[in-house]
Amino acid sequence: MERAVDVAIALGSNLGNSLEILENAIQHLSEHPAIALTARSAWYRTAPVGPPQPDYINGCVTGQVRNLSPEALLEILLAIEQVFGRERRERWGARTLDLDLLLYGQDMIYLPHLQVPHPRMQERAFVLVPLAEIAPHWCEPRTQRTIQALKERLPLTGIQRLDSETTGNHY
Ligand code: PH2
Ligand code: MG
Ligand code: MG
Repeated sequence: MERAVDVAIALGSNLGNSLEILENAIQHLSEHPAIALTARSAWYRTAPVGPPQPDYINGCVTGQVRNLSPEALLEILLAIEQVFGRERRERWGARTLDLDLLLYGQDMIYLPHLQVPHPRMQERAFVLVPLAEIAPHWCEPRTQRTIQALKERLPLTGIQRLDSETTGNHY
């Protein structure tokens, strides 16, 4: 039986040519046969959360996956990170590309290597601000609150929207 599921993915980069890397990552995602992107947010320059490091560029995409388990989607995201030379050094440290699976339909997954919804998304403006642009009414299944409602609970300091013709597009 074919199963189509809506997914949300966060993108981030603070090493190298971040905007180019992030655009390329979206291109990789859009070319995957099992993933149909449905919307992308603007890019945002965001103050780093965690150890001292450069500002990030962050954004989010939504898509629909077919016959793709959360684990299989995670493998695809990790493989795309590797294409851009991601090296895992310290937790929350600087990276050329970070792709995080935020939401997989209304599923809740608690595996050692994969937690969905992303366990820290409700406290991260750099995730909720771009995601609220493209999926404000999506109910986060753990808190049972919409993305828009979660965003409104947060201080939105250190988040600057970047202008570009390619941002905010729907596919
Ligand atoms: N990602 C982290 C740690 N800190 N800070 C910002 N602004 N943006 C991120 O994407 C980010 C972060 C770990 O994944
Ligand atoms: Mg992350
Ligand atoms: Mg990650």
